[in-house]
Amino acid sequence: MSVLAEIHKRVETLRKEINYHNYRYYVLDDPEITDAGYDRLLRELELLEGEHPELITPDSPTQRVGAEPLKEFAEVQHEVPMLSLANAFSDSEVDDFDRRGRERLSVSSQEYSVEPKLDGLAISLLYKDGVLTRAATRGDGTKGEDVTLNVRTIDAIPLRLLGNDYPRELEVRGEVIITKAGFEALNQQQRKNDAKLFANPRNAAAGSLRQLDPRITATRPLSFYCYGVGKVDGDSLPPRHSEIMRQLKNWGLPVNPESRVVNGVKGCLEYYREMQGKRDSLPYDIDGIVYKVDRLDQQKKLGFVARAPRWALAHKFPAQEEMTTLLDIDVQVGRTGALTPVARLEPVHVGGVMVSNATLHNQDEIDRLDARIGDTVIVRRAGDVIPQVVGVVISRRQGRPRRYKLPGTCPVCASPTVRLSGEAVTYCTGGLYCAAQRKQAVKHFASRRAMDIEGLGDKLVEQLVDEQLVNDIADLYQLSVAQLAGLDRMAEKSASNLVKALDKSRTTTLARFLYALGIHDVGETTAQTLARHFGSLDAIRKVDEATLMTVSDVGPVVAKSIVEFFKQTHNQEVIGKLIKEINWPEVEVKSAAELPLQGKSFVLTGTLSSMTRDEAKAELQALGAKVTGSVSKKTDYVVVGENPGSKADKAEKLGVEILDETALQKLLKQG
Ligand code: D41
Repeated sequence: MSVLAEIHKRVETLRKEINYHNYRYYVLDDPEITDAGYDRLLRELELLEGEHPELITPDSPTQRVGAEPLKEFAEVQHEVPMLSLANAFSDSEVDDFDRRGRERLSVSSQEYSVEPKLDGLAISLLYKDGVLTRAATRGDGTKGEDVTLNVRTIDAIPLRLLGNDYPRELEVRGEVIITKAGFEALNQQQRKNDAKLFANPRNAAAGSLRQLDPRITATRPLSFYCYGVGKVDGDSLPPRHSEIMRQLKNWGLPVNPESRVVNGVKGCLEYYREMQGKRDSLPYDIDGIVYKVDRLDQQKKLGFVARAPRWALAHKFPAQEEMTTLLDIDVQVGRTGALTPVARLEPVHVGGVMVSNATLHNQDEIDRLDARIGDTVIVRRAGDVIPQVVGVVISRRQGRPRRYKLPGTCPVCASPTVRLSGEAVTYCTGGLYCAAQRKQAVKHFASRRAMDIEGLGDKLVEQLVDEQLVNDIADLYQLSVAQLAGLDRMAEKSASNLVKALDKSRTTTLARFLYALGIHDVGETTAQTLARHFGSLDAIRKVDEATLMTVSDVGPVVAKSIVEFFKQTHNQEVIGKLIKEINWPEVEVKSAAELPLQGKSFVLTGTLSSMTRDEAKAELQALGAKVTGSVSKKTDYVVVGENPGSKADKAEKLGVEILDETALQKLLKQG
C-alpha cells in the first residue's frame, strides 16, 4: 500500500473510532476511554487532515465548527409537518385521553411509550445516506429555520450515523437542551463578560441555537435527545415507537434513558409521579411527561386533530415560573455582612408552593432586570433552590417607577455599606458591631484555628448573643462562671471549664488574633503574612492601602477590606477592649535576608512522622515560603509524606521537585 493510501486508511480508522467513542459517551453514557485518550485520537486526526487537506470530509469529527457567521437563517419547509402536543394538567385529563383512544381503537388496554418532556427547543435532523445534511428548528411546525451549522457543533449529535442499515433518507426529531449545570456555567460566564443573563435553561438553549455565529454556539454546553422521526425514505422502520427509538440509539442518536413502555393510564400516572420525584435530581430541566401510543398502526388509525396527534399527550408538571407583582424590595443582612435584596411579592403558586419572597441576588441583578417596585415580574422556583425573580414584564409597567438602589447604610446597624470594585456583593461595614453578623463573628472568633476557645460551640454562642450577655467579641472575656451557669443546659462544671478555656485563649499569636477578627478576605494565610510583615497590630491598624499592596499576595480587594475594617469606630472600640484582655509574643519582623525561602511555593501531601502538616507549614512560612493546597506549574516543591494523595502524582507529571521528610528537615534547619 502506498504511504498516502495508508494515511487515508488511518484517517478513516480514526474517524470510526472517534464516532464510536462519541456513541459510548453520549448515547450509552458509558465511555470506554478517558477524555485525554479521546483528545489524543482527535488531535491525531486533526494533524493528519492538516497535512492532507484533500482527505477532509464534511462529516469528519474535526469539522464541527469553523464556518463564518451567517447573515440570516434560511427558511426550511418541513415536508412532514412537525406536530404539536396536546396538554393535560390533571390525572382526569389523562384518563379522558386514554379512554377516547381506546374507544376509537375498540381496545380494552393500551401500551404507552413514556418519556420526560424536555424543556428545550424542538429540531429536525435530516440524514442522507447516514450523513447529517440539514438541521432545522421546528418554527411553526411547517416552516422553520436552517440551523445546520449550529447543530453541527453539538457533540451529542452524530455527523454520521453508525452502522450501514439506515434508510437513504431519515429525518430525526428531538429536543436540543442545555443541562442545569451547563446553564449555571453559561450564566456565570455571561456575568463575567457583563453579557445578558439567560432567565432559564430553555431560553439559554434557544438563544444558543439562534446564534448567527456557529463559533459562539460551539462554546455553549448544548445536548440533545431524540423523540421521534419525520420523513423516512427507504428501508422501513420497526412497528413500535419504542423499537424505533432503540433503532435510533443503535445508529448513534441519544435517546432519553428514562424512557420506557408502560401499561394503561395506571402505568402512565405511576411514571408521572416517579419522575416528579426525580425531577430535581435530573441533570436537565423537564416540564412534564409525554405519553405516546406505542404501536404505529394504532397511531395511524388515531390520526390527528388541529396539528396535534390523537395518540400523544403532554402531561405537564406544575409550572416553575409564574407572574406576580413586585410589592417591595427589602434588604437582608447575612451572617457575613452581605446585603441581599429580597423581593416581596404578591403571593403566587409556583410549582405547587405559595411564594411571597424571592431573591434578587444583588444590585447588578436588579439593574440587569431593571426591576422596579410595582412591576409585574416573573418568579421561578426550580427544585429546592430559593425562588428567584428572573424577569420583568416591562409592557405591564404602569407609570414611571423609580429605580431601586441598595441602601448606603446597613438596615440592621446603620453602619455604612460598601461595594468593592469588581465584586457584585454589597457589604455592611459594621463587622463586629452589626447584630446580624454578631453570632457569626463570635463563632469565628472562638473557632479552633482562630482563638481556639474550647467548649464555646455554636449553640452556646447563639444563647449568649440572644441573652445579650455577649454583644461583641470582647464581652466574652467579661463572662463569669455564675452568669454562664445560669444558662440553659449549662452546669457549674462546664461553666467553669469555659471560663478556663477563655483564660487560656488570652495568650495567643498576632496572626491568630488578626484572623479571629474576621476581616473580609483575610484568611489564615493572609493573617500570617500580615503579622510577619508588619510585626505589630499597631502597624497594621495604621497602614494605608498602597503600602498593604506591596505585601506579597495582598491585592487591592484585600487591602481595601483591611483598611475599611480598621477605619470603623465600632471595630476600633472592640479592638481597644480586646487588647486589654489578650496578649501575644512580639513578632520579629525579618529582613529579606532572613527569609531564605522567600518567593518559594510549597505543597504538602501525606503524613509526616516528626511533625504535623500544620507545623511544617508554619515553619516553612516563617522562612518566607508560601504554602498552598494544590500543585501547579508554579509550585517549586512538593513535600511528600506517608500515603501521599494525587498531589504527588501531579507533581511528578508537572516535573515539580519532590522532597521527602528528611529533605524537608534539612531545608528547615538550614533556614
Ligand atoms: O421532550 C419533548 N419536549 C418532546 C416533545 C417529546 N419528548 N416528545 C414529543 N413528541 C412529539 C410528537 C408526539 C408530536 C412526535 C415532543 C413533541 N412532539 C413536540 N415538541 C415540540 C412540539 C412538539
